[in-house]
Formats: sequence, C-alpha cells, structure tokens
Amino acid sequence: MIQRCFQCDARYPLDEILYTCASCDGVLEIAVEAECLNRANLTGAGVWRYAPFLAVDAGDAVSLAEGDTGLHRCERLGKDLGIAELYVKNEGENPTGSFKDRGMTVGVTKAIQLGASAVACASTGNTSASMAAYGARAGLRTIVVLPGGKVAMGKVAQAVVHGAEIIQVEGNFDVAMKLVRELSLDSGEVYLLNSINPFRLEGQKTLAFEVCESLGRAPDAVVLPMGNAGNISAIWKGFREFKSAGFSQSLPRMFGAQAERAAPIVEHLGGTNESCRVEHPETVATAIRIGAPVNWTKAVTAVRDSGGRAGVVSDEEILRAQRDLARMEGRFVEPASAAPIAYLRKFGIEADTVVCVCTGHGLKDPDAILSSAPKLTQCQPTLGSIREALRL
Ligand code: AN7
Repeated sequence: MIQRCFQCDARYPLDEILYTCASCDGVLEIAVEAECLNRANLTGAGVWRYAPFLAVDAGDAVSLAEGDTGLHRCERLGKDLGIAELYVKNEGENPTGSFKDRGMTVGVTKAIQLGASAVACASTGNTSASMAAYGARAGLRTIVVLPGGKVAMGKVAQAVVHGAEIIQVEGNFDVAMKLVRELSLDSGEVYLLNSINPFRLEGQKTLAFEVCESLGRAPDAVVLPMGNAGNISAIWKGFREFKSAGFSQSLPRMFGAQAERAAPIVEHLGGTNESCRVEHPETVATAIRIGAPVNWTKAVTAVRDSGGRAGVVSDEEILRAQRDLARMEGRFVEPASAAPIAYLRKFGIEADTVVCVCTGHGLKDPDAILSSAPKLTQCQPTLGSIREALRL
C-alpha cells in the first residue's frame, strides 16, 4: 500500500507525514490492492475485522471497540417515505457516539506508530470528542481547536472530560481548520487528525464493509450528510474495494445532503460554485456548519461516479426528520444525522434498498430539541390534577 495524490497521482510512502500532495496540494488517499485480499482473513469484530484493508498495523491498535453499529430496518418510516426497504446505520452506537470513532481508532494508532507525542484537530464537535477519547486511551497530548460558541455542549463536555486542551477561536470551522493545519505543519510532533488525514478515512470506509456483510449485498442507495465530505468519500471507497476484492457484486448510488446555507458541494455540482466555498455557513445542524470542505474533490467524484445526487435541506426539514425518526422508529439522532431522512422526504430516490447513515447520537445536542419544544406541563402532586392535565 502507498499514499497517492487524488489529483495528480503522485505517490508517497506510508510513513511520510504530509497532509496534501507536495507537488499539487491535492488531497491524498491510500491505494489498496483489494484484488489480492482473501475473505478468510476477515476475522473478529468491529473496525479491525477489516485489518487487511487498512494501511495500519493492527497489532497495537488503540481501540475502544468501535464499529459493528446496528443496521436497523425502518418499516414505518420507510412506508411513510415510499421506500420499500429503508435502513438506518446508526453510528451513534459507537463508543463516543459518532462515526468519527471508526476513523480515530486507525488515525490514533497511526499517530502512535509514527512516534507523535500530540494529536490535533479542528472540529464542529464530534471529531474533537472522538479524538479526545482515543488520545486519552493512547496517552497522547490532545489539542482541539473549536469555532467559538457554535459547538453542541454535549460534544464540548466529552472533550473536557477526556482531558483535551481546548482552544476556542473567533470564527467558524473553516478558520479553525486553516489554523490547526498550519500548527501541524509547523510542528512535526503534532499529528493532524482531521479528515484530510487519509489514514482516518480508511477507518471510516469500514461502514461500507459492514453494510455489505449485514445485507449480504450492497444496497441500491446510500444517503448521508456532508460537511467536510470525508465520510461520503471514505464510504464510496469502501464499497469499491469490497467489490474489487470480490466480496460484493454491485455498487450503491451515493447521495449527499447539505444544509441550505452550508451547501458548497451541492452548489458546485449544480454548476453555481466553482471554488466550492461558502463564506458564512449557517445551520441548526452545527456538525455540518462547514463552508470550505477539505474533501470536496473526492465527494464530487463519489456522487458523480456512483450515479448519485446531492441536494439541500432546510433547518426546518432537518428538525422534522429528526422528530420523524424519533417518533416512528424510536431512534434519537443529532440534527446533522437527520439530514439524509430529510433528503429522502424532499427529493425521493428511485431505489428499493436504501441505507441512511445517521452519523451521531441525539444526546450530544439536546438544545436543538429543547429550544423549540413546548413548555413542560406543571401539575399539583395529586392524581386529580394529573388526570385533568391528561384528560384521562
Ligand atoms: C454528526 O466533528 O466535521 O462530511 O469536526 O459530526 O465527513 O465531514 C463533523 C462532521 C456528519 C459530516 N454528521 O461528516 C467535526 C466534523 C455528523 C458530524 C458530519 C459530521 P463529513
């Protein structure tokens, strides 16, 4: 295996620390020769079951037992949305409550193997929560740069309890991302764990393998939220590698949902935003409040090559989808994770088997619910008063 520039195909060895191509500044990916892999070598559970596909030695993996999240059939919601077989891949079931753990177990293991003493990230919340936990487990210094005031409190609490060094900056995620990249390049000891790091994305691609193994085949369509667009890129790579290895027979179409006022990739695909940037992104789904997605070239390729599409959903549509999933299926996901459901209601998809990737747990961001919830009913502590309130 080798690191390869996604843009110009320049090659670099696996132990060279660089986050973008030295000649063209393109994003990097790990080239995997999946054709040579043998199914008998997939053993154990979770992300590391797929070690033969990963470019990192599993021997000393820094793990919290990530992956193996449920793929839940959603009969009621599926019927409501007109989809024959709807599934939710519930990434909130990971150790820190989001899909980031799949990437972090691989990224932090790589950091240890490279001899780094500190890991760093910019984050809208979940990356920092996950990195803080895995960094703590590995005994590393963890540095987190957050956009001031716009990170859900549950996620900040996670970074705090795991002992991360937290810096808030004035400005949005894109500002924080630029700064932490410079910090990592300046200091060889600080290893960057945002999704520009190709090893992290290798961990995230395992979601595709799990979906294929659970269903016994690839689904027809996969829908997910896009922020930095690392996840859609990683999962598409996973589906392609599983097929190349001969472990699945077909590929899904990839659908990406963005929030209305934070939608550079949708605009780019629609031909109205060539540079793929939005200056002041805004959305209730703070996890995907991102205007300059670092993996946009990969995401555009995933959507186009798979025959998929991308679309925007409004904050209102996102919150409705969050409620629908909670009330029809009993699953509480954070607003960003409900964007795929909102996408399906708004645009529909011509496909029988559809998997929505619900990226993070709802408890991370209770404010999103409580700020629009009706006031709780107040009663005297008597049966009569409760009966009256309930009209029972
Ligand atoms: C719940 O934590 O970017 O398209 O800094 O937390 O791979 O960026 C989070 C992203 C979707 C978007 N859903 O994934 C961060 C961060 C949830 C998220 C995304 C995020 P990408």
